[in-house]
Amino acid sequence: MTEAAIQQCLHDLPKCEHHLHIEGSLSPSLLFRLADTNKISLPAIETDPSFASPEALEGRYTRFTSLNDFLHYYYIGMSVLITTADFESLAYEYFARAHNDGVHHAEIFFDPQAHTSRGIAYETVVAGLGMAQKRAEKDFGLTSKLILCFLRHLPASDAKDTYQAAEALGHFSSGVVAGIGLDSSEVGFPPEIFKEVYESASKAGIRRTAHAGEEGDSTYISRALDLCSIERIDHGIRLVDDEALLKRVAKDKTLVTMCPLSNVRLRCVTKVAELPIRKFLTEGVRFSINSDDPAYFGGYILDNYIAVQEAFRLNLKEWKFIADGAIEGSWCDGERKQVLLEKVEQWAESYKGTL
Ligand code: ES4
Ligand code: ZN
Repeated sequence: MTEAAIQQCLHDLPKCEHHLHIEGSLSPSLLFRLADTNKISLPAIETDPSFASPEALEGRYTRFTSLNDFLHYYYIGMSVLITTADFESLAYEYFARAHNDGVHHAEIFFDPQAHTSRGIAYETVVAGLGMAQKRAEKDFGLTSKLILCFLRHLPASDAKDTYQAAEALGHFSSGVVAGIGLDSSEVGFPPEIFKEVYESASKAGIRRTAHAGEEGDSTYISRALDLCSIERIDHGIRLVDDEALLKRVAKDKTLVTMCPLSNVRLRCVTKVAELPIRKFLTEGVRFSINSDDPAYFGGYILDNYIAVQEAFRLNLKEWKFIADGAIEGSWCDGERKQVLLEKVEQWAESYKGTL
């Protein structure tokens, strides 16, 4: 198969995305445009020359030195998002892009505290995202869920207030928000800080995930599983450092949401080939491949699939294992999963004997 044919095959593979920060899909060009429209001043060029132009900013994004270095730009970037329409167009553009990459179901993170702290109401954010979700389902047949993330560098009481605000609006019981997550700076902010809010969510039957083992060691993963009863692991690359934990995750079929290009850009690994993808496949760890913050990390979901293929040369059976696992680990209902599993089956049939 030629490279172009392999890329077409990966394009056609029905995909689910589970690890996408919607604020991380804000491109430098949209960032500058919204800053202008909304009269938001960006850092002065004398302080940071990266803000001279969208191109300069794009260039700076190729030189992140760590998660915190990236987060500095990520929080400045999202400060241009003000109105419901801003959130709607941001999310709709992501869905359109994801649809073009062969995504059929997306579970997307949002960071309410990063908006409420700047005076943007929680309802403004969710209303905009919700409108985009409805349009994407109507226009593309792309189903989606929202995952409310807590910022781990802020106090647990802030997370609790955010949780209660969503709960008071009935967003969990109605399904407007499907679950909770935990993101931002990992090292120094272990999962148990948020034990109480995760316990409340667990009691209420709300889905739970957390970033764990991205920059933090493998105990961040075990502590998130044991103390916060998470059902999914975001990143989880440090699982390879604890054989027993890896076997437990495989046995429990806990989905690990991997983000290859993100891990390279944030220097968690030096190249995609260093990621434990072979090990996960051999041990039967369920994982999905995702874009994390595509506008910052140099690629959307298909680019991540292609990077994995270039590094590991997986066969059709291995790709089917990944695609099936991604569907089974999704938070959509059984009926939707069945439809998606059927699509993967048809894909495997049509590419039989090629990959
Ligand atoms: C994030 Cl890559 C990553 N890690 C942790 N928190 C985040 N928020 C947005 N992207
Ligand atoms: Zn992430």
